[in-house]
Amino acid sequence: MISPSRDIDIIGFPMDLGANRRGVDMGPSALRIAGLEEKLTALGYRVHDQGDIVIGIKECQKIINPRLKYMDEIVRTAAILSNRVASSLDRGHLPLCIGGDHSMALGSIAGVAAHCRNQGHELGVIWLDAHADANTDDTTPSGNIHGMVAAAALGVGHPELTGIGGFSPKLAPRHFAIVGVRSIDPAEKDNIQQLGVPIYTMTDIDRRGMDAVMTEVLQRLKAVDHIHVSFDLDCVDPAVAVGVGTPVTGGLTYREAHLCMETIADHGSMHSMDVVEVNPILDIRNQSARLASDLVASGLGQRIL
Ligand SMILES: [Mn+2]
Repeated sequence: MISPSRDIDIIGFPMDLGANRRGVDMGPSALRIAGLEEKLTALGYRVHDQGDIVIGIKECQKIINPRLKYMDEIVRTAAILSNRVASSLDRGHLPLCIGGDHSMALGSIAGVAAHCRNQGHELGVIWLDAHADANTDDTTPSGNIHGMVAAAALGVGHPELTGIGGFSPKLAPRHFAIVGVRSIDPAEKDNIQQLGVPIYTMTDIDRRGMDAVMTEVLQRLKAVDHIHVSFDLDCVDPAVAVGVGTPVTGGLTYREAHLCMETIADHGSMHSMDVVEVNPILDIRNQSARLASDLVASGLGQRIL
């Protein structure tokens, strides 16, 4: 059992090279302005904001391979993030990576996996998302790398993506769980089947309820020492979170999303977290960033009572 950290390192990753829709590069600012640090401080954490990692903007980049758009800059900056995340964990802190599009998780998961490998800890990942993000450069309909990151963590995809941190896969499919999905590309379905990764769609959540689904997810991860939560805000219904990179109807309600986070917090094994795909351009008065920061707080112990 890894003891829970009272120190949180916020690491900003203003990345939008992995997505088609512009604006998620402003996500870190929106989350800070929404009071993320204050909400975590109120829970008793010492919060250390490390600022943003510097990422080249789209206007200064070229697409070299249309099936892997902006890969060089994404891989370069993910490697920097990976080192930051690993050293945060080495200090006994909880790295909270704020994006940015979901390609950020190439770096965060690489860093968490490197730390876990050194410490002999078993890693598990809970991927909260409207999409499965399980494409590869062979199956992608768009060439957007944010749709390839779950596959890459499991060792499937272009070697530049899977190889960040110098080893692959980052974890076993049985220790990975995708929750909240409602949009999967046709060829991506085959990838998911081949990977054998547990996936909980909105249909599962409708039928069984969030409590039963999360209880099963955490039961599956009982041999895991360190859970990393990769929270894509688009798992929440766009009626509740309009300011996201790739909205899909039929998502989690406000309370389902909070209950999911509360259940993770109660379990006590989450030691690192991503929050991605907050898009201030599509948002209304920063309400989606406020929701995202509230959900992070729930995942870190905020309670109604
Ligand atoms: Mn995603």
